[in-house]
Amino acid sequence: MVFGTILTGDQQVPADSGSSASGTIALGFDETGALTYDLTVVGLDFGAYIGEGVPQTEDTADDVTGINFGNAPIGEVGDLAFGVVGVDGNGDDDLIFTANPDGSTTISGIWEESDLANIPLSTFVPGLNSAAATTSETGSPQISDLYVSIGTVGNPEGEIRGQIASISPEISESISAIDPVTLNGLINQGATVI
Ligand SMILES: [Ca+2]
Ligand SMILES: [Ca+2]
Repeated sequence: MVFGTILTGDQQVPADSGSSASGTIALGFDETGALTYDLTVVGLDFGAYIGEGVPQTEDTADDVTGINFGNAPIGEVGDLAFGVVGVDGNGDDDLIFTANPDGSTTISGIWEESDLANIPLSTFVPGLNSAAATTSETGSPQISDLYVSIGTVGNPEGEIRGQIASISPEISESISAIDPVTLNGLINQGATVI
């Protein structure tokens, strides 16, 4: 895992969703060249995707309707690249949703070139590899044009978003244990936008 970020409401564009939900995602290329990812989210309801589909909260505004990878620089509205769930014609066949004891939900998947996507994974591979190489040389995170966004009933266009950055393996391995403010600080202050 050499890529990751924090998802928050204030990274949504065109406007801050005002959401108090948040997430962390760690990603890396496996030996086949597929992009594996582990996304852990606090404050959104993934009940529809788990077991018999029992909601995790009574309120419906927090019900997740889509998990998407998008293509745009930080702060800009992007095109859908890969709808993990919630987009007809797209989808990740490797998804595993896990409800954690602390109330968070972890979504694990593998984005392969063969997955049905609007923009294929191969479009992003050179940029991500180049970012990772620079980070390993300089130690400085590099923010890519790939982001992940989660839509809900209350915010169908996206409630929380995070811009995928190359990060050092030391950060990546413990990304879920890192305070979001700390990681965002690292990314925002040290990062080069590629
Ligand atoms: Ca709910
Ligand atoms: Ca897949």
